Parts: sequence; structure tokens; C-alpha cells
Amino acid sequence: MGEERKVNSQSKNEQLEHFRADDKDKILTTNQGLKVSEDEFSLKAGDRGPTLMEDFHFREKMTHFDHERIPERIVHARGFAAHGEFEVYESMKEYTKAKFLQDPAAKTPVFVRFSTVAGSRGSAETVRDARGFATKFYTEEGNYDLVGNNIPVFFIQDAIKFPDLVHALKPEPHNEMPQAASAHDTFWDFVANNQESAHMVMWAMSDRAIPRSFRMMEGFGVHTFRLVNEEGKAHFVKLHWKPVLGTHSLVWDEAQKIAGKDPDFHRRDLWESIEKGDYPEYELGVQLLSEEEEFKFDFDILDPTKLWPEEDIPVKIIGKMTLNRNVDNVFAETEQAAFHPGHVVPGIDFTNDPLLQGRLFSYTDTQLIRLGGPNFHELPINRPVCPFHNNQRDGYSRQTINVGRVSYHNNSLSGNTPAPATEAEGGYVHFQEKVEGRKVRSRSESFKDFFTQATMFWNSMSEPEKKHIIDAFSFELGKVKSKSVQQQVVDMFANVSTVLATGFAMAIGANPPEAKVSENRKSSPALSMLNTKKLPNTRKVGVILAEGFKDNEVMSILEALKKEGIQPEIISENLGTLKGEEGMELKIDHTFLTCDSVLFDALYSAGGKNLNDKLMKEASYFITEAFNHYKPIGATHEGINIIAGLEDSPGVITGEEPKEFSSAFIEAIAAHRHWERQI
Ligand code: HDE
Repeated sequence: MGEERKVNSQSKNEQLEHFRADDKDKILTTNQGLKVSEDEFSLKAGDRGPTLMEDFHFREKMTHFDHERIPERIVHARGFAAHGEFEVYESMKEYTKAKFLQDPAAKTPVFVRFSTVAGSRGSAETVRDARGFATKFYTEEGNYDLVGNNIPVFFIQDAIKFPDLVHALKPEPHNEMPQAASAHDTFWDFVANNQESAHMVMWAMSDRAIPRSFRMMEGFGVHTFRLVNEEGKAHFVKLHWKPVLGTHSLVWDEAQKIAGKDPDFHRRDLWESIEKGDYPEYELGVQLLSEEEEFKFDFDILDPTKLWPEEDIPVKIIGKMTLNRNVDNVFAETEQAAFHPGHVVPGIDFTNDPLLQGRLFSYTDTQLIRLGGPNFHELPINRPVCPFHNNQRDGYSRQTINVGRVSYHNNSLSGNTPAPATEAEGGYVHFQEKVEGRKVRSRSESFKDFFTQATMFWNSMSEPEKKHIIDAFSFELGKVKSKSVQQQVVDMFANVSTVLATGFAMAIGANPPEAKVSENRKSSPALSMLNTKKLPNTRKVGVILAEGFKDNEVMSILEALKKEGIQPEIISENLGTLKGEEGMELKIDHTFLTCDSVLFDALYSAGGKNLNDKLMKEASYFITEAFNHYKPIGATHEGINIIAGLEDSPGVITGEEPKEFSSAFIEAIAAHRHWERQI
């Protein structure tokens, strides 16, 4: 009360500064502050004698080590995070009183954690899976968490089924296989017997589930929430994050290979981009519906297996988030971050979506076991930047030293404080939705159409995207052992598209399904990634180089690429430097051993006079793989020999004149994938 609640983008940083510990140049001590004289040998009775119980330094060090791990998240265990800030473009006063959405001049600190869902904490990052996209806004009214995914719908409609879904998705319990993969019997058995999953399965089998980068994926709040303004008027809202670089994916073969070559591919990409100053940016979008429009659609807006087509309900872009600082310590920040969809601020409220309602219970519950008690809000990463006061006390690892003897309400000894605030003073008042009904355990009739939007998704895909979906089903079900489960899935997806179900039925040797659905239902072009923004910025190009390269030409091509924000990295036989024919030197970043074709967005074969057989062989392996992954390939001078046979294919650029070559190559890089190739 009466405390300063002003927040700017510095404030979280300043707060974290208070907790940062830099051990460099310091004297080694025990946790009690005692200076340690020896840290290599335990205390023994004689040089060759037994270790003594008395060795408190050994016991403290070992005990702490023994307790270094905490339980990983039951889902979303593998994640990576960064700090940043959010700014709103224009006041959202008309729709919400949330303070951080009022003033375009204000910057709100944020912390964002991206994650996969199924895999354990050490699993590979490019697996086929939904990605978590959880944002904590440290606002002056308290923390607001937008705990979303990169897919706008969910597998189930009611939270009570979440443990079943996750049990089916996780490695099978008898042999703990497969890790971080849905390509196994129990997952598909769940799908076929819980057909509300159809729509999200379509997304999970699409290229959306193998993003190129955290920087290039959309985020969705999934549920319908409410925005409430100062006058108490509410709107239904769906929340979106739109990446400024557009939405882009890997191809499946590439994703699997990266999982082995660089299991940290996504975190490395995020970390390095921020270190280089290529700050990831996402625009915040809202789809808004008035209370009166609740029943206007052929789906129920409370059903989390449905999206709101952007062509019918446009996404209004209202602000931008920039991630501009890597964490100092992954455990202290990323691992200990505790998100919760129930962390809201005045002006943001819930709906009766039964998935959301269940999540409101689950997230605190999970932190209690994971973070060891009820005081996780005191951890530096979770602390609000505004003051907080209440009568909660004690518990494991309590850090606050509450003074005074009053810890109850109402009281007279402390002037009846801490006291609740009225709505006018910023107190959170729940939206007074009228609710009446019988106590029932049932699914609303309005939730029972499982397939219309799954078909809409299919109809919205381009031809290459459709092919990838059929391939993904064929892969996943090809790994399923049960013939019965395979056939059930074929029959289920015949409700989505006969072409789709027949396509993968053939691949897995199942019976083709009966036609159940006409293919000409609605489509939503916004769902196709082919319609996303295509930019060359931050794309990584592997430059294959040999001694005696054409210095002037190659240098000017590299400069032209860099000017567009493209990042060339030199690959050759050995590390060190290479000399061009005029004597210019270039530092080599990778050898063919330390990198791989799959780790680049494009390859440029520049060659050099000393292009020997070994280099030719290794380079052409890289080129063939990039070609098979539909990536842009450029070649000049002797480098053209390496790509022999591919010159006339789409997305393959050759030439001698640097200016012309660069502009054609940059254009090919901006297109990302050249699906027109016949492979
Ligand atoms: Fe979560 N979810 N979830 N979830 N979820 C967790 O909370 C849960 C759902 C999401 O980076 C857990 O702290 C239930 C939808 C993200 O730390 C847990 C249901 C969406 C993250 C949990 C859902 C999400 C989680 C595990 C069904 C997209 C990672 C660790 C009703 C809108 C946050 C934790 C981070 C994490 C429960 C469904 C997103 C167990 C019961 C739908 C991004 O509490």
C-alpha cells in the first residue's frame, strides 16, 4: 500500500542483479562462509588411511552434489529460455484494463521458455512434437503468464484426460521406448480411441511440429480467454504470437539427422542469435469476439480442439516482444521458472473451457513437487517485480523474513493490514459470468464435431505440405506394431480426408478406408506455411572453400550475403586459414567432420584451385544432402565442379559475375526450400 509499483524493462534485470553471484577471483569458502584451505583431498587418518567423518567440508560438498537434481517437468521437460521486453503498439483500453497493455511508451520485462512436450530433459530438440511457448510478463500489477504452444488446438477437450494422453505419449512403460517420439503403439491407440484428438494430430503430423527455429514459430494461447475493460465489458479473446521472421520448418529426414548431429540445435540457434544481436521478435495478436457473438459459429468457442479461422475473425496485431538477453544460469532461471495459466492481472480473465479450468489446478500442484514446496514464487526468476504482501508463512526454503506477530486477517493489532484492495484500487475482481446448470460429468453436444476443422486444416495445405503429412502418418504408423491400431487410425482419418487416409494406408499395408467425407469443405489459407513471410535474414550458409579460391569474387559475394543478414560460415578440410589466389586469408569455421550439411540453410560451393579428390568427395556428399532437403545451393568458379549434374535444378544458382550471382542466390535463400525439385 502506497508502495511504488512502477515497472520498466530494467526492473527485472535490477532485481536479478541482486541475486547474481560471481565467484571469479574470490576465496573458496564453505556454505557457512568458512575459508577452505584444501579442496582436492578429503581428511584422512594418515596419507594412506581411512577418510574421517569429521570432514565437514567433504560432507557438505558431497551432500550438495548428491541433491543437485530436481524432478524434471512431467511434460515440457526439455526447454530453453531467454529474457526480453514487450511493448504494446496502441492502448488496448477499449478491451482491457490490463496496465501493461495501455501505454505504448512502456516496456514490460518478459521471460520466455520454449520447450518440447514429450521428451525428457536431455532429449533431442528437433523431434516431431508440439512446442511450448510460455511467456512471463513481469507487470506492475503482478506476473501475467501466457502459457501457450506453437499449435493453436489441443489433443483433448477436458483436463481430466491429460494424464491418459501423457501416459500414452511418453515412452512405453515396460521398456521405456521410444524417447521423445509419438511413433509408437500406445500414442496411436490413444488417438484412435479418443477421436477428439483428430485436429491436433493433423497439426502434429504437419511441418509445424518440426520447426526450423524457436525464432520462426508461432505461439498460441489455445484457450479462449476474456479481456475485460474498465467498465466491466468483456470480449472473448484468442492470443497469438507471430514471429517477425515468418513461420518455417525443417524437413523430416533433416530433423532426424540433426537430432543426432546437434541435439541442442534449437537452443544453440536461440542462444547464438541473441549473442549476435539478432534478437528474436514476435508480434502479439488478438482475435476478439463480443459476448453477443458467443454462439455465432459452427463450433463452440469454449472447445480447445477448435481454432478461430483468421479469415473470419482477423488477428489484430497489438504489440511486439523482443528477446534480447540470454540467461546467466540455466538451472537457476530456466529450470526453476514456474509458469501458470492462472497467473493473471486485472483485465484478463478465464472462460469455462474445461481444459483451461483443469490447468488452473495443475500448474501450482506440479511446482510443489518439482520445486520442493510452496515458496517457489520467491525464487529470483519467479518473483514479481512489484511488492507482494499476504499472511502466507513458512514452508520449505522460505526466504522472506516476515517481521511482526500478525499473520492473519482480520486483525486489529496491525490495523487490519495487509488489506484487500477495491477494484478501483487495482484489486482483481473475477468477471461475473452467470453460471447455472446441473452437476454432470459429460461432454457438451457442441463439442462433438471432431473432424470438420481437421478437414479444414488438410484443405488449407499446399501440395508439398499435404505430402509431408501423408509421409508423417506413414512414418509414425509404420512404427506401430499393432495391425488393429493401424487400421483404426486409417478408418478414423477417413473422416478427415480419403486422400490422406488412403495415402498412408497404402504405405503401411493397411486396408484402404471407405470414403466418408467430401474433400471440398472449407479452407483457411492462413494455416499454410507456404503463405508465411520469407526473408533471408539470419539464414546460415555453409561456404565450401579450398586453397587458392578466387579472393576478390568470393569476398564480394560473402559481403553481399552479410549485407542481407545472411550468416556465411566457412567449411574446408582442416581448421586454420585458407589463402586465396591473390593472397587474401579467410578463417575456417568448420571441417567436414565438425559440422554437417543438415546444420545449414543453404550451401555455397566456392571451391579453389587446390580442390583435391578428398575435398570433392566430402563436399559433394554435403551438396547432395542439401539438395535432397530442397535447400538453396550456389556455386561459382571451381565450386561448380562439385555440384555437377544439379546446375539446372530449381534453387541451384551458378555464375561467375559476383553481383548477379549474389542477388540470384539471396533470392533463392529467401525462398528457403525449393519444393519444385523432383527428388
Ligand atoms: Fe501444460 N503443463 N497442461 N499445456 N504446459 C505443464 O506444468 C497441463 C496444456 C504448457 O516452460 C506442467 O510447470 C494440464 C495446453 C507449457 O515451464 C503441468 C493440461 C497448453 C508448459 C501441465 C495441459 C500447455 C506446460 C508441467 C491439460 C498450451 C511448459 C510442468 C488440461 C496452451 C511451461 C509445469 C514451462 C507445462 C499441465 C495442457 C502448455 C503438469 C493438466 C493446452 C508451454 O502442470
